[in-house]
Amino acid sequence: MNARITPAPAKTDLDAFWMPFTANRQFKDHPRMLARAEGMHYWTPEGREVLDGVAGLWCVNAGHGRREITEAVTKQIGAMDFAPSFQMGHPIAFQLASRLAAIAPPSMDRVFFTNSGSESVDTALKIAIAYHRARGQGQRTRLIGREKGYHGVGFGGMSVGGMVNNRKFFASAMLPSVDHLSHTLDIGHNAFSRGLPHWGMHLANDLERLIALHDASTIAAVIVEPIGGSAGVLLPPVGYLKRLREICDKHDILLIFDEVITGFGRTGKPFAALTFEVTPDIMTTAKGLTNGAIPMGAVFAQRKIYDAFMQGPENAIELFHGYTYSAHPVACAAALATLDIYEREGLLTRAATLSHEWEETLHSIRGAPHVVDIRNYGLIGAVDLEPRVGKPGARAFEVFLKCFEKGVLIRVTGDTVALSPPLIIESKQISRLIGTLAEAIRETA
Ligand code: PXG
Repeated sequence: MNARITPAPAKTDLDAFWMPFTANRQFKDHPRMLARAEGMHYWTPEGREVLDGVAGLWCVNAGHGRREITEAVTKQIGAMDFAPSFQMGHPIAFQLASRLAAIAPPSMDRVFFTNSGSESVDTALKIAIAYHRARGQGQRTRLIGREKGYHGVGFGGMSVGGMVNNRKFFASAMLPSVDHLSHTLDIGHNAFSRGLPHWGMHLANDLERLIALHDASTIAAVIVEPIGGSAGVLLPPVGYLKRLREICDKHDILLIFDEVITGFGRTGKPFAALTFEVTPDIMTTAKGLTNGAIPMGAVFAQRKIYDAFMQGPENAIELFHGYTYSAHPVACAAALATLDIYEREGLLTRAATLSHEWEETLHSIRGAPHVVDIRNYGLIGAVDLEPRVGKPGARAFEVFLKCFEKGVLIRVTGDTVALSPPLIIESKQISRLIGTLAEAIRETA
């Protein structure tokens, strides 16, 4: 156990840190601090134990404080702290790419490294546009996202994203050639569905509408999350993703799956593309790649996409894109150690084993006050609460605070509670997590 706990800063020392996606004034008035983590738990600076119901932020899939990752990172930083990947290479970057290719969906065996989900998304969008140009179709620059989609906060990801609060302040700075499919959340038809909803496959045909409007010859790619996370867990209706794939194939449009939260075991297989048996052309990942321990992202591309770039003079750079920290050696070491743990402990398929129990326990909340929908897939869960009149988000935020007081960390977005525990969760912890959430909902008017 890691014995050193950093004490909480004094309230006067909270001013300088401009916190991301946070109500800064509210937080700094009532700070909620985490100081240590191990396995399924965090501890506050005062030593209070908090069960992690969200794997940090959907990233700590193997649980906290994994000794093997700490050791690998420590060893690597001692051996070589940094090495450039522009016109130079270091061995474990190639080793990691090969290991990732081995668990990737069919023929997605070319891997570009980034440092976050946002960078993975912007990288994927740029590869899509450059790919068409490399094939002599430079007019294909339009990108299609989806309402309620979340693809990080870069200008590309923000533009294809579909969450209004992330967009409205930057409205005039969006990429120009972007359109959006309609989203797939329909509580009217699908409330309390277990697993994938059966109604809504036809929503994929919205892509045909956008193609009729813009013409396929202007469209580079469609990007969707196989399961949306940030906007409150949006599940693809049965057949929906296959239909998107068919339409993209018909019109020579690339399909990008943003697997930043679904990647690395969340849905019961290494990637949602494998779970749903739909292979995209490009796939973005981050988070679980290093178990959240060191920032890193990876973009997987079909070999045909990589090959399209491999033309022209051999000494010419094929893709003018990359980050100083692409394939950072310390991040590579963390990712390799993480993959070892996932493999040894069977974590990339454990969500499939637990999903029935997860579903049963989660749906036991049905009937609690203000609960209007419950959704689940793999080790993902969501509970929608009826918003208070004129105060959207207030009810769920109160539930979040109550859960934290009771020693359980959940996530809320609007009036949706989202759950995504580490994949090492045990039965009694599933009961405790969902039992505490149910209690908090019942105590919230
Ligand atoms: N794509 C998807 C699908 C994501 O979920 C990103 C891209 C961006 O990743 P970075 O590493 O740049 O943050 C994400 C991030 C939540 C929550 O509570 C989800 C994310 C981040 C923070 C909170 O659902 N996803």
